[in-house]
Amino acid sequence: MLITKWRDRLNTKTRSFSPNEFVVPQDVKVVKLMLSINDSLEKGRKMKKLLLTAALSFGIATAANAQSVTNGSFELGPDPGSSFITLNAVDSSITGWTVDTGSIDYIGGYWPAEDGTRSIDLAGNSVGSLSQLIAGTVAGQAYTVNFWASKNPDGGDPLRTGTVSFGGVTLPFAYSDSNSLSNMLWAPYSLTFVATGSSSTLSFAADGSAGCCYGPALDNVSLAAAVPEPATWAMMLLGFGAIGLGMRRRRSTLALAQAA
Ligand SMILES: [Ca+2]
Ligand SMILES: [Ca+2]
Repeated sequence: MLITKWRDRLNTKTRSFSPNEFVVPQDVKVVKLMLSINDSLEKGRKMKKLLLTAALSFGIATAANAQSVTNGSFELGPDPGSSFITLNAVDSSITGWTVDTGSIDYIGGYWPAEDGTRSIDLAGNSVGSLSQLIAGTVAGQAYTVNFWASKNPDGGDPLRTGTVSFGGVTLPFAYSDSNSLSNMLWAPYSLTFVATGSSSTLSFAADGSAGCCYGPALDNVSLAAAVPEPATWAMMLLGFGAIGLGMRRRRSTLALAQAA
C-alpha cells in the first residue's frame, strides 16, 4: 500500500496529496528538522533581544560616565585679577556654581592654581560653601568626585577641614601640608558616593577649622562613574557565561537535529 502511494507520487507531478500521505518516516524527519530550525531561530531572536537589553544597560552605564562637572576648574567667571575677589551667598557669577552660604574667595593671581589660573578659598571673609546641580545621574550608580585641595597659607599651619556632599551624603576631607603662597602643594582627593536620584547636588564647604577667613583651597573638580565592586563584576561575568553556555547548547541541539 505504502509502496503504491510512493510510486503514484513519483509518477505524478500535478496531483495533490492528503496530509496523511506525508506521514512516512522520511517526512517525519524533515518536519522535525524544520520545527527544530524554527525553534532555534525563535530562540535566536529571544537571545538577540536579551543581548540588546544587556547592551542597553551598558549604554546607561556609559551615559552615567558622560556626566561631568561644569567649569570644574573655576576658569570661567568674573575676572578675579592679580589677587582675588570675595563672592557672597547667593552669588552665581562663577559659571555653573552658586555660593550657598557665607562667602568664598575667587582666587586669581594671589596664589598659583592647581589647574589654569583660578581657584577657590572656601572661606571668604566668613566660612562659605558652593554647589552645582549635576543633571543626568543614575540612582544607585556610584560616582567618584575627584578634586585638588590645598589651604589658604595666610592662616598659618593649623589643619584645614571641610566637607564634600553629593546626592545628600556628606563626607569630610582634611588638608595639613605646610604650604606657602608660592608653593601651594596641591593634593589630589577622591571620594565615592552613590546617587539617589536623576540629579545630584555636588557641594564643597569650609567648616571654620582655621577661623573665619582661611579655608581649604579648591580646584580642578571632576566626576566619574565609579568602577563596579568586584562582586558586581563577578555577577556580570556569570551572567555572560550563562548566555554563552545557552547559545552553545542551542547550537548543539540544532546540530543533533540535522544529524538525526
Ligand atoms: Ca583652576
Ligand atoms: Ca579668605
